Amino acid sequence: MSIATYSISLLVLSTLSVSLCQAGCPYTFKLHGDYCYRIFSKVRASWFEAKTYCNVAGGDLATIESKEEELYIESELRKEHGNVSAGTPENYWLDGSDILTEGEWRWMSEEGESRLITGYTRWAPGQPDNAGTQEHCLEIRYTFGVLWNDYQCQVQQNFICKSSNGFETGIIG
Ligand SMILES: [Ca+2]
Ligand SMILES: [Ca+2]
Repeated sequence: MSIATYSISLLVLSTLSVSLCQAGCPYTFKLHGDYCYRIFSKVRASWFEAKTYCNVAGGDLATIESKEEELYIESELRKEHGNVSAGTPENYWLDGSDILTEGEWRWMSEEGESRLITGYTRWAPGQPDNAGTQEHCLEIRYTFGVLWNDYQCQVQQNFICKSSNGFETGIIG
């Protein structure tokens, strides 16, 4: 094998291993567009616990930043629960919170990297209402029509994790 051929082979191999390495979702996450999602409907957790679960699983609590993304998640939730009746008590934590400044909703992301929720939102009518001055975490609330609501962070309920589609699988590369 000539040096040139050998070099090209190495280049192809390294390119291949990099692409394999980057084209993955964390285990059990489902790919949609540029992101991977995992809906947890059988583990009940406070908002803080849910965030930790997501971090351990390989992502973070989910942000929802477009109508398309919201409709995808809603369709996945309906697969879990069928069509929603008014009394279905299934609610899901998202990454939003106003714990830093009351009334200022932010995607909390990783430590110190929170950012203001601008653009797309899908609050239920009359929400966020900070009921009892104790609601600081963002959920999708079934009884409010699968729309956004602020709720008490310590309540244990379902949650949705999300990760970018570039998770290092560690299998190759
Ligand atoms: Ca609040
Ligand atoms: Ca509320």
